[in-house]
Amino acid sequence: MPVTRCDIFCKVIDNYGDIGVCWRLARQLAGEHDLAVRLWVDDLASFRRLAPGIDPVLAEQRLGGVVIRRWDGSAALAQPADIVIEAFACDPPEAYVAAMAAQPRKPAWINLEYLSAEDWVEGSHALPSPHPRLPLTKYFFFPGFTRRTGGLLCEAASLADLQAFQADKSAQSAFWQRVAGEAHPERVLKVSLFAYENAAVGSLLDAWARGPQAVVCVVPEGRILPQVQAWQSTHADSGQLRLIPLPFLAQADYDTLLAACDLNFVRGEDSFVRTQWLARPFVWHIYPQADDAHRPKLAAFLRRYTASLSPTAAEALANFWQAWEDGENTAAHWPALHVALPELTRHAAAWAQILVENGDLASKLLIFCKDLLECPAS
Ligand code: TRH
Repeated sequence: MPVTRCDIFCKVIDNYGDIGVCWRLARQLAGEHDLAVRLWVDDLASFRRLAPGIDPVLAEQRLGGVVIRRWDGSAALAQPADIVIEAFACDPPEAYVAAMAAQPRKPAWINLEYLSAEDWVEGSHALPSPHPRLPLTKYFFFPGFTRRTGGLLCEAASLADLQAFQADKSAQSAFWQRVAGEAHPERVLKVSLFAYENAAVGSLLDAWARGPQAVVCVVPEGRILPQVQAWQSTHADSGQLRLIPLPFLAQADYDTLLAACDLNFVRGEDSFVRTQWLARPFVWHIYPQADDAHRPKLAAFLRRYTASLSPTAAEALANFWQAWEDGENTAAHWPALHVALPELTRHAAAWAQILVENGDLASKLLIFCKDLLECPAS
């Protein structure tokens, strides 16, 4: 059997979601599905923050079983792969696309789309988009939360390791010893905080500081950290709250943090998905879009996610998320969310099981591409 070759193109627009998603997919296609994967990235410096093994000056390097290429002029000259994935409509070079069209067997060409829980996704998933001039068809591949979408990215080996970690008290104690200087604070609520700038954070920290339960909050370096530090500088006594700022973590270490916490504040797309696989309650700071296009997305996800919760827990979650999204006083909504946490923890495990049943993105993508390669569109 010839090895299937796959090119993934990634442009880093802002933040870390684009490269975070592409890096996971590349590693998984190489490691779990034996594909020869080349990952073309236009910003190796951002990539290095998630994967410290990356050398940003190299035009080509190998990491995690993947060939990583700097996306510069050389991409136009590359021999096209059998499967070509452009992440988030990032447009491979024109000359590369022309070379795809010239292949006797046309590559399977995928535009991997952004994640949304909205209903229209099922209808748009896997739709063809014929090239206006060339004999080529690109297909939209939508991640999603139902069987009739592309599912969610999940690296099986890494998830199994993290689940073992979640079941291993001594491994967790060692982790908390390293991060917080004390072993597994049992009765303490352990929280990770990753978010965009948010005016609501001060009221939340106030609520934790004077709340009934001790809270350890780990804050990796990022856009919300300056606001957290500003709060810290004006609160010499932070009561029940202990803040632990950390440098930006390697992606695998961040995943471990998500696995270790009781509640994760996540944002964008990739951290949002990761906490769901890890079956932890979470608060989502959705990526803000022009014209408030993110609002229906937030509402759509909340509808799906809360459908089988008790009305009280559903309301607590929705109110808190909305306040967080609007940058409003979250302190008013924290007590209800806090009370709902045991139910939300059970629910997170049931939800993760639904995600498993929907199928994982890399496997679904590969089945789809193999069909395209075997039965190309006429
Ligand atoms: O960085 P983000 O805000 O990315 C966003 C979204 O993907 C959004 O949809 C997209 O339009 C925009 O980018 C361009 O949040 P996200 O998606 O969670 O990606 C963060 C990545 O960074 C994720 O892979 C986890 C990783 N990460 C680390 O590796 N170390 C860390 O310490 C932290 C906090 C995150």
